[in-house]
Amino acid sequence: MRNQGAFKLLLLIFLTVIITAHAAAGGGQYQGSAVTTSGKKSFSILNTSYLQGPLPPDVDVNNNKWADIFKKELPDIDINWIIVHPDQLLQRQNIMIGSGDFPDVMPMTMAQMIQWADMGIVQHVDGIYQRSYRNIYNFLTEDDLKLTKYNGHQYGISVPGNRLSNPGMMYLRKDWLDNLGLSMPRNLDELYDVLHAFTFKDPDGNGQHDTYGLAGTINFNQLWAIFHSFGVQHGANFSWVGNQLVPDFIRPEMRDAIIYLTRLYRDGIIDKDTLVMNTNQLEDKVVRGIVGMVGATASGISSRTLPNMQRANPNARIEYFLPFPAPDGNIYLPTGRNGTRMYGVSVKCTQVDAVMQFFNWMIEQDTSTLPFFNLNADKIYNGTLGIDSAPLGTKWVVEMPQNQLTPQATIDLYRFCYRTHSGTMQAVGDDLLFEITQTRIDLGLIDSIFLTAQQYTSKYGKPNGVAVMGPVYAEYMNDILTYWEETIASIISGSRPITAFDDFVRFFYANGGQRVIDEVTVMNR
Ligand SMILES: [Ca+2]
Repeated sequence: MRNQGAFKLLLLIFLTVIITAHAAAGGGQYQGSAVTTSGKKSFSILNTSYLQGPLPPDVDVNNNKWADIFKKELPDIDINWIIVHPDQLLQRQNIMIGSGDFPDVMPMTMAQMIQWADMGIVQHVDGIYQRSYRNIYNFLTEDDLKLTKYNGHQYGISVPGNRLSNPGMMYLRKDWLDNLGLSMPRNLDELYDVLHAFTFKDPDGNGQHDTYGLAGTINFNQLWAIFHSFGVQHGANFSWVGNQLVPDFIRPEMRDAIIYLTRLYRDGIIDKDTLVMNTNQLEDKVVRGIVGMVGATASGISSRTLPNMQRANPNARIEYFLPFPAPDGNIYLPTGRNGTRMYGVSVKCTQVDAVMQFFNWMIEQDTSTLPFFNLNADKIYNGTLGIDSAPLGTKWVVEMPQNQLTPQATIDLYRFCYRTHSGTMQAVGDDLLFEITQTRIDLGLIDSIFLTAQQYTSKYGKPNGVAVMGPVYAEYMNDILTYWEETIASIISGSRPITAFDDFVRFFYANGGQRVIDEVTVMNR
């Protein structure tokens, strides 16, 4: 955009101030890779934690029973873990890039890979990847590898993940429908009527006006099925329109979706906290029976939210909500792609072989039972040490069954477990994943709605049309998306008219939009 240079300069000044203050307070925080005096190869790794809240103050991430497992299994390698909450990851990375003080290994997105490669922050791992990362290299297809390559070089270290491992879904309160004598809506007009009744007809029968039809997270995210009923997706999703890949946020179908949501908001049917709520806060409202329709991940809803909801109200039932057919007649569900999670190795890292050795060990092929990949931390979860890490996604484990987890119990019983930032524990084909899910259902670990979400997503899932992106996308899309989020939130919440959507489309084309379209169209044809 026109004033981008000035913005970047301001950002740099801002970061310099932070870093100077930080340096004065004790200097750099990341130890670089090295061969230590004891002859061990050492490197630092930035990773995220999914604990619902801050790290307990007395946790030493580098000195606990899980750190001991690494010391035993990888005796020649000394790993320095730096753990942040996912919400803080981007901020931490920006500070780190501004200061030039970054860890040896860090999670990155595809856009970051492009930027960081161009800025000389990450190094490629050509050759070493094929040589030392056999556990996963043999499994990846050329298409998978494309996602972690840029300018012909392998910059990303892939971690396993199946796109169906934890699909997003929406559901309705079935018991509220029954209480009100309503049936599942068959089109958007009927959905409006149902959500209206969920708000104004006392669906929980407590005589109080204390429910909402619909709620989402910050800036109206997680309302997937509504957007998909219009054939679009909120966020950086691209679709083929004629012979071009076009972002959904400039399509007329998106305008229609916004008009629909604006009406729901204006009529008091969408919880106004949607503007500011994060996933945990939304989940809390769902458990307390305040919201009648909501989007959630299959894992969150089936292993945590639903059991907690039914503890609070034994009559609570939910029903999976499949989007209505889009204007083109197809049913769409959101889905990602396999193999998009990755790590980068900083140019300062001198122990790349040790890094690859670590990842190769961490992601180990399980030849004992099934042809799938395990993270070693998941093996711990799966029973070797009799503990369960799944509810917290990564690293945090407690020695208690999943369905007894509460935030307080987690903190009381926490142990520190390490897992690379991966959405799943398996990288397998869809059919095998269904089998594994069925086993988990039979064991009582998750509700059967998880399998429904996987099967529907497998059948109707529509991945983002953009699989590979280039420098133009990396340069322009952050600013465009920031403005998009502002625009959609302000229109739906009524502070700006729908013509703000048309203004946004003009802004998009005036700020590199056509160049982005041209680039992704050529790259993903
Ligand atoms: Ca009520």
